[in-house]
Amino acid sequence: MAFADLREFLRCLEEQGELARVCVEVEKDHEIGAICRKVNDRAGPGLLFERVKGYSVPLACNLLGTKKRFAMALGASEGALTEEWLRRTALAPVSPVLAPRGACQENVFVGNAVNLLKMFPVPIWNELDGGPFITLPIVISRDPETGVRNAAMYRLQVHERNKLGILMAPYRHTEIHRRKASTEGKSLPVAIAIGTDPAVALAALAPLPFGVDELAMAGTLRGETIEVVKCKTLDLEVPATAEIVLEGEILVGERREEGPYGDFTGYYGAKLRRPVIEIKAVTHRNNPIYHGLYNGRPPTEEQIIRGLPIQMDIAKRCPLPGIKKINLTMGGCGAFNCVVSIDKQFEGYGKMVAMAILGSWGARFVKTLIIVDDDIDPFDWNQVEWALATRMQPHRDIEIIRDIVGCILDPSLPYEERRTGRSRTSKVIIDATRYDTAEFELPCQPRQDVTEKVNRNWAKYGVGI
Ligand SMILES: Cc1cc2nc3c(=O)[nH]c(=O)nc-3n(C[C@H](O)[C@H](O)[C@H](O)COP(=O)(O)O)c2cc1C
Ligand SMILES: [Mn+2]
Repeated sequence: MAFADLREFLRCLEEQGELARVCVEVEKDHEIGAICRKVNDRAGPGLLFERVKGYSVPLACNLLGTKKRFAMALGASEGALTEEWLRRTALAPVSPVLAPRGACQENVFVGNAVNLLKMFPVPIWNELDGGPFITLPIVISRDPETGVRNAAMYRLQVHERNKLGILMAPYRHTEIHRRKASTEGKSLPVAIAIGTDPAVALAALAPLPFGVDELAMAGTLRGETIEVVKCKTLDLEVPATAEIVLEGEILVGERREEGPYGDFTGYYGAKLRRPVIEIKAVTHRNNPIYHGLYNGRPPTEEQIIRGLPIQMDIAKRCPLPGIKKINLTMGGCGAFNCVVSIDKQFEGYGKMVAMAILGSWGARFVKTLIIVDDDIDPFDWNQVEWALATRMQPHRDIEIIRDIVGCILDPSLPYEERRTGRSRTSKVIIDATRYDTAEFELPCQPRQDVTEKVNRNWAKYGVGI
């Protein structure tokens, strides 16, 4: 059963002991960030800050900060998450239904009544952030040529009461829409939804191909078509039960310095001139809840929600036989490092699988790809390291591929590559599968029949573990 809205999900988290209410007063700037850092380091609960100093609106964050809560958001069990994700995303997207009215428009503010600095508690999260950042916005626009809708998640810096900065990598779909509008000399209308059923947010941040309407995909992902309503000032629709909606346009020709911002790489990234959104109207529910996310070096909620959909997408798009487990690692920011176990079908198969994975859309950011045999668990670094130590010869098993698209936020790239968005990276394949499998030395272990006997009689040895 799908959640109707963010509130239902919050109730479910609370019932399952996965939500902590913070009832003391907190400062929106820096204090919430420091609390989130600590909670993320301890894989702690979702947080609802009920009293943010100077604001009447509460702030929810870290709601999807563990794989368990990510699965809960989709009503799936943690163990069956990948199967469930693959099953649901293989279904045809179902277009949203247009409702005559929606809770997200219970309160409407237009023109001068808009003040993003005062209305919602948008935090400054990390020390050197250039300002407050909206971190979980669902940015909705239409392709100026085809009219096809896109919904995506991009950080937004609050520049002033009605102006936001936006960072979109060159290949992002809203950026493609913006470029099309701008060649016609036009601004691009955008609606921004904050605080929805979490499945809608997950559809917006999942690596779906250009031309797929993420709001339709959200219906498939949650198992129920979503309801949308027409915006008050734009020809766009937004999820009817969203907590907050911002209506505006990405201004043609206008740029302003955006950043720094502590991002999923764990670094601030460059402060650069980037597009600006002017907000013309704000609508919200009665007693709205603001939904945010702390971002920074792993582990944080960001690597969970960024990494898991990509990890599952790699599984989906790599149809080669014998792929067992895929780990887009947390320490690799849920983006850059990937370990894959395979049932090696024939000699040389490790590199073949690696090339297929690196050629997939979702794995675009993967820089280090390690392939291991299926007796190695990709989620256990000791086992992976053992495979690297004992099965890999650098001159034979490592391939470096140069000048492929990388990530504009990768701090290891030269400044010019990040500034211009060209971000050409290199990638390394490390085939740590057994070379010449049939001839390879046998891993050592005690006799199997004796081990079983020892297990049966374990208590009698008095070892106490
Ligand atoms: C919390 C979060 C914040 C993100 N912020 C940005 C961002 O600021 N800029 C960007 O280009 N991608 C960002 N991404 C990645 C995109 O949301 C993601 O790739 C999405 O699939 C893009 O949608 P699109 O393919 O329709 O452009 C973010 C992802 C997450 C999970
Ligand atoms: Mn898209």
